[in-house]
Amino acid sequence: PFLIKMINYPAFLAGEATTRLIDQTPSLFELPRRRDRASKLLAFLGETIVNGNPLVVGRPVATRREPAPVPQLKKLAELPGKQLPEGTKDIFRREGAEGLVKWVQNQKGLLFTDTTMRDAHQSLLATRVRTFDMLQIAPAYAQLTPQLFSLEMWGGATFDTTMRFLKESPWQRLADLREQVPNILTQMLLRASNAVGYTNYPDNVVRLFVREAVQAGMDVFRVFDALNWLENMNVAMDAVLAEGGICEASICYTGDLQNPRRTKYDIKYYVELAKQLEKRGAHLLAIKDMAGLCKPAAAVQLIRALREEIGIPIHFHTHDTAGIQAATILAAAGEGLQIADAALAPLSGGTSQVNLNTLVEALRDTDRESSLSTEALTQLATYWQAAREFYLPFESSVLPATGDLYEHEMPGGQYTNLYQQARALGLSDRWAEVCKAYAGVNRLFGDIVKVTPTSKAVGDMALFLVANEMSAEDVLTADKSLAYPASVIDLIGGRMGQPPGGFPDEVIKIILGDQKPVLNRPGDSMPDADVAAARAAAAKLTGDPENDRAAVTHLLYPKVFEDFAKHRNTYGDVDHIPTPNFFYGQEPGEEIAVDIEPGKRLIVKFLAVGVPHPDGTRTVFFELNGQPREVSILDKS
Ligand code: 3PY
Ligand code: ZN
Repeated sequence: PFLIKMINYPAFLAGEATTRLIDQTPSLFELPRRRDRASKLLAFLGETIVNGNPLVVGRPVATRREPAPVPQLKKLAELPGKQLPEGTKDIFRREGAEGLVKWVQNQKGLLFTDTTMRDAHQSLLATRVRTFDMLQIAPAYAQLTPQLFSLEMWGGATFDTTMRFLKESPWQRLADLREQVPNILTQMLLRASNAVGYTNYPDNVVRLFVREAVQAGMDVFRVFDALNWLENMNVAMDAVLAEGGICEASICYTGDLQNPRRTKYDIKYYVELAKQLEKRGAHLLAIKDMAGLCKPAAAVQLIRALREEIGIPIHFHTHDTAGIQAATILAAAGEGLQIADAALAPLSGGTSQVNLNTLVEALRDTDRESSLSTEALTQLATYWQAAREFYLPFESSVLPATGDLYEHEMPGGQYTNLYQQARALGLSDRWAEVCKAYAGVNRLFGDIVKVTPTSKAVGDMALFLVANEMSAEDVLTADKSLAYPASVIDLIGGRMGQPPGGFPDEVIKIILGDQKPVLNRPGDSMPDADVAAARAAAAKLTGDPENDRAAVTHLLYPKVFEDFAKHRNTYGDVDHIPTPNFFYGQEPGEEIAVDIEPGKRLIVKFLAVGVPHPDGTRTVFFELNGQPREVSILDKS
């Protein structure tokens, strides 16, 4: 079709067809863009067959090829009232955030958020779970577990990793899941002024991001600041409230309420934060125990105090790194906690959340019994058990916690990640030292909240110290010319905000030298980002019409967005490809169905790869919907 259009073009007929013609005539591309969807898919599969997917090259190989089993579901017409059972989203739609909050308050049983599609795989599988595998099971959630408070399925590290590694659009994930699960609230993790990134963004970027997220289908925004700095949470919280989202403001839990030697973060501190957040309009309060440090007795103390002092429902989030956080959740439930986070059994435990399936049973026949069904949760777990097999390349070695966890306080999401980083630096045998250094850096920095992005700075510094054979104390007397990691300079320079009491003066002097730290809210001194320019830049990269969604994505992650757009221009939307084929291509003779859009299915059979041509390319032979097709792929081996 491309050639035909060229030939009919008047300038071509006049013999003036040059590359300039194509540059100046964008309409020439419209037809090929459409035509190309199948060719792009074949190019991706051919590339993966010949050269492998760089995501998994050199990693352990997943052998599972057959689809993960999805539960048998009823057709809509067979359901009572011919509709999906009512869920929290229906209540929110009907009664607004206030009505929903009232409904939560009136529930006798403990409510649950399932984190399987966000924090669980972020913590266990390097955030690599693809939209494809979420969409296979999404309708089952809608039909079988409408009693869930919410599905955490967006935000945190998922936003950039979907583009960076999986080459798919985070927005499409949100929209698709929203469509498949119209009756349960969606939930995301929003790093306040850091949005879904690792550094503070201008206020207008945060606002635009929240607006787009609400429009794409996000309901509950868990907003946290990585230093519990309230001032840095206002813009994000206000944006959520203004856009009609549900604002779940967090206090990050650190330290140890039971330890008389750790007094910086005491009950008074947490209660004061919570009161402030309630006053600022939060609909819900999250206790974000990102490192799984909150012991059962501490939870009793904390929930009891908060329930006395604030009126909004409390949502408890923890990581099971220590292996005992189920006890904490049960203790909190005994104190009237309203909502807890948990993950389906196959993606629970360790640095992930506590096991949802067994937690629900632990509460069975108590006055906090959940209305979730055992059988329904088993069916979802059966699916995830199989689906996890696709992600074998991203499994990390089990790293059981010891009592040191309460010393270093590493967040669940960072724990295995930092270990991998240490291993890459040849420091895996010195892991205990890295943990010690991490604790030392925390003390040196004045005992701070450690969660993305402050945890990254502390982790970078710990690795830096071990690699340089230094202790945290040595920093105070170290050579002034030492080049500290950029994240550490950012943190101590105030660009991630201020901890209670500020950073120690002597540390500021040593790390920053002559540079002056930012002491006010970083967003105050950042000019608004140029959204119109970003719209244009993004449109140029994608070839799509200008839009705010692409603009804000470009503003948050310019390089990642650019690379993703290039990938998409070359290979199209790869998120419809089944995961084994996305990672490993096809076996000769293997036939797969790829639904490139609703009702448009391509049947792709891979036949063979030819011998290399003199130019280093190979021909890959396919059948596309029964017709022979070939693609030429440069063999990079
Ligand atoms: C994130 O910011 O991604 C987290 O999960 C922090 O706990
Ligand atoms: Zn978490």
